[in-house]
Amino acid sequence: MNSILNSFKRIIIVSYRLPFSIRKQDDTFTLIKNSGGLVSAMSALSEKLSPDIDGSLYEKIIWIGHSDNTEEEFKIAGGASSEFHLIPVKIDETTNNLYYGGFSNDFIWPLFHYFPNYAVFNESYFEAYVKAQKYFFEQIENVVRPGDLIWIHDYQLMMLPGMIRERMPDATIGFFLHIPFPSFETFRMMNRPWREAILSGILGSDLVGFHINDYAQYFLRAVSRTLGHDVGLNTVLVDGRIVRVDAFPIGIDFKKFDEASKSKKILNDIRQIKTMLDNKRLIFSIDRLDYTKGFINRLAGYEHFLEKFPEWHGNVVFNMIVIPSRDDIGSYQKMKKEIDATVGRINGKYGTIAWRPIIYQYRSVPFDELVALYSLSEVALITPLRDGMNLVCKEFAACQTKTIGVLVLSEMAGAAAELGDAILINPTDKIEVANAINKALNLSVKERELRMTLIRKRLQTYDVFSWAKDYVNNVILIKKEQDVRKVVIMDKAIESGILNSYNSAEKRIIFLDYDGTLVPYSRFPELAIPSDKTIRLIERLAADPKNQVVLISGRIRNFLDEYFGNCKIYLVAEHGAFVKLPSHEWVCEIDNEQNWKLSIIPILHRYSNHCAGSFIEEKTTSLAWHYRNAEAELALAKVNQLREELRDVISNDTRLCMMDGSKVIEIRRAGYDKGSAALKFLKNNSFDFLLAIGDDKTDEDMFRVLPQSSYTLKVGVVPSLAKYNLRTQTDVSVLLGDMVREEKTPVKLLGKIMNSIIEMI
Ligand code: GDG
Repeated sequence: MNSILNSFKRIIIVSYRLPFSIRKQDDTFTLIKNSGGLVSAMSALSEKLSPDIDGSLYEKIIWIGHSDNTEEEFKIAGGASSEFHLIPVKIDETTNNLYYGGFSNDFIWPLFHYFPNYAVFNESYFEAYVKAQKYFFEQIENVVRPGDLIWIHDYQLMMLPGMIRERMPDATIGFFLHIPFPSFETFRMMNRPWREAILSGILGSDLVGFHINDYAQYFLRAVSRTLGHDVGLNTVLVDGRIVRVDAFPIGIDFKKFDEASKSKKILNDIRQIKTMLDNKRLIFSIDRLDYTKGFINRLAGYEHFLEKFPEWHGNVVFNMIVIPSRDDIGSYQKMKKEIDATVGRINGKYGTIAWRPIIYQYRSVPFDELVALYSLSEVALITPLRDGMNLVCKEFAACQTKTIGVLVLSEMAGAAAELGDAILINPTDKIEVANAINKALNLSVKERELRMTLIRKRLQTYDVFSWAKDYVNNVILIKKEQDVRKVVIMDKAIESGILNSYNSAEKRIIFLDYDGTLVPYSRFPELAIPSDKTIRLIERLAADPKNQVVLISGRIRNFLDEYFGNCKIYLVAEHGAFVKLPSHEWVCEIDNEQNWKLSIIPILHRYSNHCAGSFIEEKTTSLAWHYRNAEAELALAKVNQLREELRDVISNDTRLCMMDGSKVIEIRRAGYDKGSAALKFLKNNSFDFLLAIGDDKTDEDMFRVLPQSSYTLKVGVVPSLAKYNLRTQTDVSVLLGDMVREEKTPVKLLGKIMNSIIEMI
C-alpha cells in the first residue's frame, strides 16, 4: 500500500461535504466524524501514509469540502489527532440552495436516477452550480502542490476536474461518481450547453471511475455523441490526452461489520430483539427517504406476498426503517405521507391483535442497533428503483455471522452486477418481489449458506480499502501511460533539429507509411492514390545516394507496384508479409497458407450486412473490415462485437492475429508486423539517421522497436510511442520537402559561387 501512496506527494480529497462537523458546547469544540464508507476508506489510507523524511509531508490527507465551520475551528476541535487536514469551503446560502438543493439534488439526482419528471430545469441552478465549484477550485488552488493527487467525488462536483485542468494542465486528477450515469436517451434530456459543460468537466480528470461497467459505457457513449471525442473501449482522447474510464465497485469496511456482529455487546442486543420478535422471522430494510428507494413498490411486493402466501401470516415481520431526509421539501413530505398511509393500510388489513405485519420506523439508528438488526434478519429486502451501488445490502451480508440470511436485491442497484448470488428482482414487479420473499424464506440452509458464503467472500476480498487502493493504483497507471504516449507536436525547433541531423548524416534510412501519411484518407482505399507531386518528392528523396527509402504499408503488392514500381525505393506490402528491393521481385516473408480465411470471411460478411457502409478487403495474407464510411456509433458497437468474436476465433487458432488500424480491423497470420519488417532493414546495416513516419496503430509496432536515436513521427494529435506528432498529413509533405530542399542548399550555394566567379572573370 505504501509504495502506491508514495507515488504521490499527498492526496487531496474533494467532496461536497466535509465528513466532519463540530459540536460546540460552552467553549469546547468536539469533532464529529460521520460514518460514511468514504471516510472509513480515507481514514485507512491516512493510517498507511508514512512520514516524509523531514516529517512535513504525508502527514495527513487533505480533505476539502463544504462546511459552515472554519479551518481554525477544525484545528481546535481535531487537534493533532485528526487523520485529515480539513479545509472548509464556504458557500453563501443563496448560492448553496441553488447549487446543492437546486442543480445537484433537484436536477442531476432525479435525471441520473431515471426520474426525469422530477428534474427541475432552471438556468439559475446551473449558474450557481458553476459558481459554487469555483469556490472549491479556489481552495484547491491554495493548497495544491506538484505531485499531489486530487481525488474528486460525486455529482455535485462534475465540472471541477475541468476547471483544475484548465489552470493546471499537469495536475493528477481522479473523479468518482457515486450515483448512476444514465443511458444517453436520458442524459440527452439535459440542455445542450449543460451536457457539454458537464462531460468536458469530468474529462478534465485522468481517471473517471463509476461503480459498474454499464455506467462507464453510458458515459463513453454520451461523450462520443455529445462531444465527438475519439472513444475506445475504456478510454477517451481529449486534446491528445488519454483519459481512462473504468468501473470500481465501492466496497464496505467488511471487517468492521463482521467483527461488530460478533461482539458481546451486540450479541446481547440481538438476544433482546429476538425475545421481542417471539420467534417470528425478520425481513429488514433501511434506507434514506428518497423516491429512488422504491418504498411503495416494496410495500406492494410485501402486500402481495401476504396475499399470496397466507401461511406466513403471524410468522414473519417486516421491519422497514426509513431515515429522515429532506423532509422539509414538499415532495418528500408527500412521499412520506404515502408511505405512512400504505403501511397503515397493510397493517390494518392483515394485522391481528397479536401480530403487526410491518414494523415501520422513521428515524436514524445507532451503529450497534443497525448491526444487530442486520445480523438477526433472515431476509434483507433491498428494492431501490435505481441506486448507484447500495451499501446497505453489502453491510447486511457482512453481518451475517450467526443467522444465515438471504439477500433479495433489486437488479436496478449497482450492487446487483457484483452480487449475482442474491435473489435478484425487478422492484416494480410485485409478483416477482412476493415470490422472491417466499423463496428466500423457504431456501434450504445449505443453499442459504452457499449463496451467503460467496457474497461474503467477494465483499471481504474487495472491501473499501481494496477499492481505494485499486483506484489510486489505476491513476498511477494512466499517468504512466500518458507519459509514454505523450503528444509532443513537432515545432520549428524540433524540425530544424531533425534537418540538422539529416544533413550531417552519411547513411540514412527513412520508413514511410502510406495511407494517412503520404496520402490523406479517402472514402475507399482505391481512391487514396498519390499525387504526381508526392511521387516526385519520393523520387527526389530516393535519388540521394545516402538515403534508403522504405515504403512500409498495409497495401497489397500490385497497388504499391502501380504507383511506386518505378521509384528506386524499397517496398513493404501487407504489413511486412512481402518485401521488394529496388529492381527486384517481391519476396514473401511468411508462410502464406490461406485456408484460415474460409472461416473468417463469413463472419466479416455478417458484420458488413449489418453495418451499412462497411466493406471487406481481401489481401493475399489478410482480410480487412473497413468501417470508415459507416455511421460512427453503429460502427463502434459493431467493431466491439466483431473484436470479441474474432478474439474467440484467434484463441482457437494461434496462427492468427488481429490488428486495429485506422477505421479498419484486420485479421492475418501472426508472427510479423511493421516492427519486425523494419528491423530486418537494420540488420547488418548501420545508419546514422533513422526516420519513421506513420499515422496508424500498426505503425506503433515500428515506433516501438526502432532504436532510441531514431526520429519517430506520428501523424495526428493522438498519443503514440513516437517521439513527436505532426498535426496533419500535409505536415509530412512539408517535412520531406524541407529535407530535400536542405539537401539542395549546398548545390544552390555552389551554383551561386560559380556564377559570381564567372561574373568576376
Ligand atoms: C451514494 C449512492 C452508493 C444510513 N442510515 C443510517 C446509517 N446509514 C448508512 C448505511 C450505509 C449508508 O448510510 C447508506 O448507503 P447508500 O449506499 O445508500 O449510500 P449513500 O451515501 O446514501 O449514497 C449509493 C453510495 O453513494 C456509495 O458510493 O452506494 O448508491 O447513492 O452505509 O449504513 N448508518 C447508521 N445509522 C443510520 O441511521 N449507523
